[in-house]
Amino acid sequence: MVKAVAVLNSREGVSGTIYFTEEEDGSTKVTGSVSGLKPGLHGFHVHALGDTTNGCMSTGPHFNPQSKEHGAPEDENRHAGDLGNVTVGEDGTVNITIVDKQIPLTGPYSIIGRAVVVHADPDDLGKGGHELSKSTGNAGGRVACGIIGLQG
Ligand SMILES: [Cu+2]
Ligand SMILES: [Zn+2]
Repeated sequence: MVKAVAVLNSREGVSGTIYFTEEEDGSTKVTGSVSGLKPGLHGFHVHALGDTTNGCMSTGPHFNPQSKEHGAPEDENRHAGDLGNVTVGEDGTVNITIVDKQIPLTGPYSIIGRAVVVHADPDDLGKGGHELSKSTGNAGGRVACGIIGLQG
């Protein structure tokens, strides 16, 4: 079974670890926790590049190998990297459990070597009517990110 991990850090004191496990039906299970965030919804995505030379800014746009529009995880028209929002509690911590079929750890659309990004604001899931809704969900700044690497 293929496994991967991303360690998140940021100058703003956000930290966390996100685990990825390939399930038998081909979906990927995403688990882990992030702390140091403000309470509420935060956009949570896989971005195209595992490049943090300029912090989270250099991780590129949402991973989108099929040239679709930004959307919600359950939408047919969505970026592969669109994992929606995570909900942070009053203590600034979120425990994540997501199962998704568009972020494989093997094959031509593998997310290995790409990045997971947590945003400052809620992802409007493409429905906010903002000029950025169909590209980023208008989720604001990139507060933490980590490169998705293979785990033994
Ligand atoms: Cu993002
Ligand atoms: Zn997107």
